[in-house]
Amino acid sequence: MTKLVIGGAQMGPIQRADSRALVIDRMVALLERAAQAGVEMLVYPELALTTFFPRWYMTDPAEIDAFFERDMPNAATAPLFARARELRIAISFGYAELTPEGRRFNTAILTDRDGRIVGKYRKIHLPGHSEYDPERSHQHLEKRYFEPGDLGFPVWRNADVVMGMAICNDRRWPETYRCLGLQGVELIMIGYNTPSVNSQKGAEGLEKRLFHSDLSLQAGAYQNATYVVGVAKAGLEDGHPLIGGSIIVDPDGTVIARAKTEGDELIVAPCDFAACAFGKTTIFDFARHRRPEHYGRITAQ
Ligand code: CDT
Repeated sequence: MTKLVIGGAQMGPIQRADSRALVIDRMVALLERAAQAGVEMLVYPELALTTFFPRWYMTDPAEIDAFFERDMPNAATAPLFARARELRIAISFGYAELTPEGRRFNTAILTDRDGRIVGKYRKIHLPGHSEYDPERSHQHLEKRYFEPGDLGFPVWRNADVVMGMAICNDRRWPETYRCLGLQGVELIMIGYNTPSVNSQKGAEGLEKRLFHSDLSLQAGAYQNATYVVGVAKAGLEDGHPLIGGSIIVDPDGTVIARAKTEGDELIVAPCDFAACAFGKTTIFDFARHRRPEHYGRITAQ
């Protein structure tokens, strides 16, 4: 059974004016720190290359397009891929994807330890709204800028571990973890950008937001006997606060590494994937204990 040192590369805020080159420098600096710590698989946040632009209501196509990547890798991200290959660290990170057909997705990719892209996931649970909403304290326009992912919830065997990805709001949905769990997932990587306040419920602040993030990630890990890594983009971005709270959770649901800051910060945990077997062969042995004949409502439209 495989052992792998897993890292979470929490990122502090990225301001709207920050260039891709500046961001990639920060991502490479985190990669170098990860190498020093012996990390073999490093997870970066959702939309890691830019500010969380869905907070801005935009109508100018050129302004919107500037936040999207047409190719991956591309000229801006090539140094990150090259350094990851040299250091033999597999990576995953999120970005806004514009396809040759003009489709737009909130996407994450996964590389192997040779810097080759081996997996792609497109966010399925898009939160927020599509038109400007004056009732909200801030906008969350993911439904405006992205369409729901069309790739389902695949898994990949990478570095001899069964890996899956999800993105931010996906972490609040048990269906995400179960779709991956049913394929024997052992490591789920989830980047996020979560505002520190609820735009529709003023009293819900940082403490509860961190609690709900932990609750979701820990429950998903335990109920599917898998490691889960949740990685934030955090801090005051364009005047809007985002939670930190990046964690690595073991298959028991226990937090084994936690970020302390809201800045660029590495969290690390040596993970023994043999630990997934206990839950998968006992209380969460899906083949023996699930009752899908009673779950029809979950998939009914
Ligand atoms: N990026 C993202 O999915 N953020 C959401 C905010 C929900 S409030 C509209 C999250 O679930 O953290």
